[in-house]
Amino acid sequence: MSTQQQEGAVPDFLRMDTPGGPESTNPHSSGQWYGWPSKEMNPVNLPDDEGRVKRVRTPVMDLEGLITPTELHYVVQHFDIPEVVPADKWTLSIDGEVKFPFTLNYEELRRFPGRTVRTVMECSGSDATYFEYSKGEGSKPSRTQERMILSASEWTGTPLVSVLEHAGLTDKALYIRAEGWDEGLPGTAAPGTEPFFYDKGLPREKALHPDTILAWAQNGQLLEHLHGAPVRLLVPGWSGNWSIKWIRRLQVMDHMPDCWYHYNFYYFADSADSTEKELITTIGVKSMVTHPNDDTESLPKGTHVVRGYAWSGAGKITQVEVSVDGGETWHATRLEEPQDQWMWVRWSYLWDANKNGKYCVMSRATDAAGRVQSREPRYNNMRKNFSAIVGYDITIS
Ligand SMILES: Nc1nc2c(c(=O)[nH]1)N[C@H]1C(S)=C(S)[C@@H](COP(=O)(O)O)O[C@H]1N2
Ligand SMILES: [Mo]
Repeated sequence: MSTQQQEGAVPDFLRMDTPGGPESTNPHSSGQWYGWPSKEMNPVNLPDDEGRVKRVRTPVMDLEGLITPTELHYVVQHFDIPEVVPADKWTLSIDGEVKFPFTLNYEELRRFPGRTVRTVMECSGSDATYFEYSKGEGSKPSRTQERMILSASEWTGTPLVSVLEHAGLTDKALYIRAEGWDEGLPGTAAPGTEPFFYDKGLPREKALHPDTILAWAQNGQLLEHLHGAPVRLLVPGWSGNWSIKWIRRLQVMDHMPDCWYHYNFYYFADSADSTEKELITTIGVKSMVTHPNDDTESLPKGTHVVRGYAWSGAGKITQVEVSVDGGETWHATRLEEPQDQWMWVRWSYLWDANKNGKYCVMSRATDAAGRVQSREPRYNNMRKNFSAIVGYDITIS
């Protein structure tokens, strides 16, 4: 940041040669005031055969603040969207290694003290094309154009632990198998595999964490069907695939259930027949530059704000650094408030780009668990959980 400034004058770093902003490109300069967007925010919406939105990709590069508006929050599921079960018809059953198996309905679930959790949710498939690109294969992915399977919301629900305590876990209770009512058969399943309901087996410790909730609301509104209405599981800090949508059954078990998506899909290993598969749980420590976005090829000489997000599934973000020379030298950035444990944080850096030339802009995050975002991704045959540093070239002229 420039320190030479005159009394009463606008500090150098705030001065802009060409003032501008969303207004100058806003097509909505007349009409109703209410609901004018100041900037178009377009998710990529992928429809089903009947034209209904089935998948959503989030324009992370265009987001402001910390909450992803619900209509921009990404949507991912493996099978067809299941039928709607209205809240007054919905039930959740708890059985297995519990002293008092029971079934509760929507109103009963909402009688427990609620809890609100703000968290990033990242799909394991996020940024997968960078596995190839970082090995020098394939063309440069564009997070700006392709959008992302990464979002952040405020979720409200009942802590899973409240329901489990009500049922009384036995000493043998080690895993909570959570099951949705969407049924299907993965394309890569071995011949003879029967269709099944999407499920995962949550280890006891994570299930008992007070921030693991049975959520019925997202961003101040009742849950929408695409996000798992009327109730979904939300497992902050862990890869999105743990947060079971359309939940209807909790089966408490004394061993890890043999869920298809455990060791056939969301695992780390070198190959599909590896004997050392590791289940994917906690998401990595990761940051990204959102401004300038990754489609920016050149900028004029001057001071530019480099801005972005950083997040981790293992602890708060403690530091984000920026490099403009492809990782040769690093500069501290300013972490912005608030810095919630599960949420991403915003950070910014003033880049004094006063020399023409070619630069490579990138960011690197560190979390409270001591993890530092790596240059090299952790390769795995399923191309899951890419969290490495991504740089992009910008010419200053
Ligand atoms: N029932 C069910 N829950 C599911 C899935 C699914 O296929 N079925 N997909 C998971 C995956 S892979 C992700 S990334 C998140 C996405 O949640 P969202 O669509 O609300 O963003 O839901 C998870 N929960
Ligand atoms: Mo996912």
